[in-house]
Amino acid sequence: MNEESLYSLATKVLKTNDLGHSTKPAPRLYPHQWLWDSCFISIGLRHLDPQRAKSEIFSLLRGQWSNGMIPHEIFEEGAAYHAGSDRWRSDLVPGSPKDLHTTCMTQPPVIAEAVVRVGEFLTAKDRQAFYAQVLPALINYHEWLYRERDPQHTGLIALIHPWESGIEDTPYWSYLMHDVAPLRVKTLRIFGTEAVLDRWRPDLRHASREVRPSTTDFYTLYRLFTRVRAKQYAFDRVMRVRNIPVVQDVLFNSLLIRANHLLGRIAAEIGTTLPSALQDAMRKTPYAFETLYEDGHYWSRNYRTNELIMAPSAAGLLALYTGTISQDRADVLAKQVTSDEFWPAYGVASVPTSSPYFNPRRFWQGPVWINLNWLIADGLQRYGHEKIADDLRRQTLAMVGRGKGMYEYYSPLDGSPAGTHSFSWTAALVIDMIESTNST
Ligand code: 2M8
Repeated sequence: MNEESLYSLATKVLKTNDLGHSTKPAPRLYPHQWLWDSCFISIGLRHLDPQRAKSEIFSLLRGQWSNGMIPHEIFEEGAAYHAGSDRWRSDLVPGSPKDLHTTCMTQPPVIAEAVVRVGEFLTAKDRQAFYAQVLPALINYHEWLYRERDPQHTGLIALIHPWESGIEDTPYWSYLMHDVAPLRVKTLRIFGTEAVLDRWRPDLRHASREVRPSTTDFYTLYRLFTRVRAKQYAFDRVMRVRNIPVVQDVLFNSLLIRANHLLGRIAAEIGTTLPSALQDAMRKTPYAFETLYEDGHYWSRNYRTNELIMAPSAAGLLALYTGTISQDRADVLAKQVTSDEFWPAYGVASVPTSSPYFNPRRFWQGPVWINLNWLIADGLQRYGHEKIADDLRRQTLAMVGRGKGMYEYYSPLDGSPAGTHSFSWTAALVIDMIESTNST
């Protein structure tokens, strides 16, 4: 598929998934609004219609809780989804919005990046007005992150559920999930008969079993969710329950470092400053982040035991995106990006091929994801690795073009598409990558 057809197909997918005020990630499997999806979507939409890109962000802010949390999903009335609003019951939790149903936890903080990228496509006057409108909400969100998720002032944010990471089936989460699986899953696992649970999995109507999370992981995600809900999603109460993993997630904290930096930029452009307590908290994060480095890689940390979870995945490569790690460490990571393990035929594999968890076409366990490629390319470029960044973007576009659709993810071994089709962030970031490769 040539670039022009790719661009127009991507545009069509965004139109098809447009809900008016926001964009759903995919027509059927993901019918609501998701936090980091909408951020990536707005980065694509800015090329098509900057005002619509703005509304994608305002739409996210509708869901903000009075304590500052921006939830990971805002539910659309009546749309069928495997973990819908009736499971969450945000209406029963103090501080949730009155007129909307949302989830009660968050997702990676890409919103400051989205605001800045959209701002680049506005006139100076419109940009400043936009920044002034969203900045208080972003400050509240970052304050909530530090207040609620870093009560010990470690400098790193801890997550209470794999869904908050956005990459829930990545090996370090799977590793922790293994031990806390519900009893019936453990029993079925012993006999190798987990497949009997498949018929209760509505998601399998929209994508095949082989490419979706394993049944074991799926049911563990649900069970963990029930445990967190029983504690009203509150960090201090969750911490009292031993069988809920709590993780200082490397991807989340990488994105936070960059978001903090951009928050400062947004404030500066409109002639204001961030609250000093927030600045103090933010300053600590890049230093604390370095404690995640060992043996040439950045890892997530088990917050309960203080141990690094040394199960490799592309999440550790996101350290490149922070902009705060040293050039030496960035060079080490850039080498890993281009290694056979992370770039066997198509880069970047979400899990390296050498990992026992590697599965080229299964959800977050090996496939190439377009959002990770976008973030990694952005980081590589900031560290002077423009050539690798450019190769990565061009190869990504060629791979998506060959798949003849905007798929959720792709095999790093042969570039074949997997997951659901008409996936919005693939479409949006394809548009952005086409624009950026044409301007270099
Ligand atoms: C996937 O996660 C949702 C739950 O949040 C799911 O499995 O139903 C993840 O890929 C996540 O990163 C993404 O935001 C979401 C929607 O695309 O789907």
